[in-house]
Amino acid sequence: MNRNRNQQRKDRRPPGGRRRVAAGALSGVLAAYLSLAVAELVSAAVRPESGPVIAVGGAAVDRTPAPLKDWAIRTFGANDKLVLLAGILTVLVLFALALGAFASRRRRAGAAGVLLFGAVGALAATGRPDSTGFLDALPSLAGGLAGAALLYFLTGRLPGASGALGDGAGGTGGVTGSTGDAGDAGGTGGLSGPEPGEGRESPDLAPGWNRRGFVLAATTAAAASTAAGGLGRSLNGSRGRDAAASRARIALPGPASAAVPTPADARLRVPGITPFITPNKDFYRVDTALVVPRVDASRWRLRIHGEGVTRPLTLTYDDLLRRELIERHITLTCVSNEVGGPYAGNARWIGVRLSELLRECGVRPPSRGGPADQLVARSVDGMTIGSPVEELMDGRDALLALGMNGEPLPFTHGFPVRMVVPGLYGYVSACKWIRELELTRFAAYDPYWVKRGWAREAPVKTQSRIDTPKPFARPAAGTVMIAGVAWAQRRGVERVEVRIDEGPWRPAVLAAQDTRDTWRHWSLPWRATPGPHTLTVRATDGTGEVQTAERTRTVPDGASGRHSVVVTVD
Ligand SMILES: Nc1nc2c(c(=O)[nH]1)N[C@H]1C(S)=C(S)[C@@H](COP(=O)(O)O)O[C@H]1N2
Ligand SMILES: [Mo]
Repeated sequence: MNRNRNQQRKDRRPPGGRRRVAAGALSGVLAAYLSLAVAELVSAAVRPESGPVIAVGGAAVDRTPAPLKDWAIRTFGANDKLVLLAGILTVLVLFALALGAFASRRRRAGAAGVLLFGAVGALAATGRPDSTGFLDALPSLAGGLAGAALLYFLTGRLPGASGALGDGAGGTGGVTGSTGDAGDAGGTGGLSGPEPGEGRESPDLAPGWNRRGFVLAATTAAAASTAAGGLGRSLNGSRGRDAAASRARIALPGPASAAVPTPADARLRVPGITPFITPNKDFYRVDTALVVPRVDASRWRLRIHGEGVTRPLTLTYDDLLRRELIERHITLTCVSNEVGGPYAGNARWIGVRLSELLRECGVRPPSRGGPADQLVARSVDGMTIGSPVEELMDGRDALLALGMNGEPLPFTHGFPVRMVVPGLYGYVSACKWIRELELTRFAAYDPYWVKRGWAREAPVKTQSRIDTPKPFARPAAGTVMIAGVAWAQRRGVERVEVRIDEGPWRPAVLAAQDTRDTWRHWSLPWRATPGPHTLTVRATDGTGEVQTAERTRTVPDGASGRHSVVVTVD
């Protein structure tokens, strides 16, 4: 019965119908390709991060609820952005195929569909936190227009179209096809009802289009798109090269106040332990930027203004270089780090004291009668990060950092200037690619993450991590070194203990403390007996408080609980 009906449908289909749909689908992909290429080119003229894919991706990032974002970070780690972009491109190609196939029957509706996609990109671009308005919509709108025009053009000239049957593209049975559109559409149901426009369009079709003509048009379109996109890329790329050149020219002067030399016995040489200083290339990266901002340091400015600022300041990069620089070891941690997770790093930062700059601007902390209790840092990519003014000015080494481990900040870590504040999670302190500091009140303004359900204030929680042995390791019986890091920035780590299964807590050997603001190495030689074992670690901070066993999720102010590793001793 079913087969029968399919058979009938096949019989009614004009020869070349399927080929026509396939050519339509291909036209759809070409239209999407041209759209993206034109958008890339226009975005190079307007501004680099306003292209549709990045805009839609950014809009998706902005709207991702905290638990989903955390899952993405957990699952894909640093690749979360690639996964997102690949997902968007895949969806785009699928839609383009479908839209093109649809347009092979309904040209106008198909072309309108492409315009709609352009509009979605435009909305996404103007809705980004860093959007400066209508200009950001231009790349997507121009791309949508170009793509719609191309789809309309190509689908008017598809091989197998009724107007083109005479040229033989439809095959030998071409004549049956002359009634084709209605019959064909009737057979496929919902997607394409009888097309009122089609009958009127057919006479307009350029006669003489055949497969060769279509292939030629399609190839030309693809080549033109590649050229437009390539030009856009190279224009966008030249800004990046200026930024890279500005970074290469920088010679960071020595600090007026050097970091306390790390005691030799602060580093344990246990195989598998996290290095005490995290090399830049291994430093974790967490941010919302789908395209890493590349700022030209020679054009960079930082504006400091807001409530209680009696002397607003605008600083250049050279202004900062001429100031007294301090160098400090500071461990940075992310609020999205799970217990035992990788989002913590320790680096030697160099920069200017933020409290000094604020004082020069006339800022007083709330405890001295200052009106502003929140400092909102804004980045070139529209991120906003709010820190408590009281903590920034309480004597800790809150930095406007220019350098990381002896070199200017890498682009991924905030070049040219970022904040680093000991004791606060990155999302409330460590704004990268910073361009503005505004003094305001917590009651008056919620920055980016706070709007998305994270806590306004978030001091770092005491944590400890077992780096070795790894989960599910199978060490040989005998002495096994258990080792890792523990951190409690501002308070310092006073004690680390390890428990084997349900046994007593045993004190680990603590490496020397570098500073209260850095993590601390620890280790414990364990006489391992065959069988499965659970190893658990806990730290005690400088105030005597023991790391809690109570497990909380990362949202809203950081995970708590103790890290355990299960191993099987052979
Ligand atoms: N501009 C900008 N700065 C940002 C972020 C961001 O998304 N955008 N993320 C913050 C978060 S959540 C953390 S944990 C730190 C991470 O800094 P890193 O990538 O250099 O390790 O940067 C902070 N600064
Ligand atoms: Mo973070």
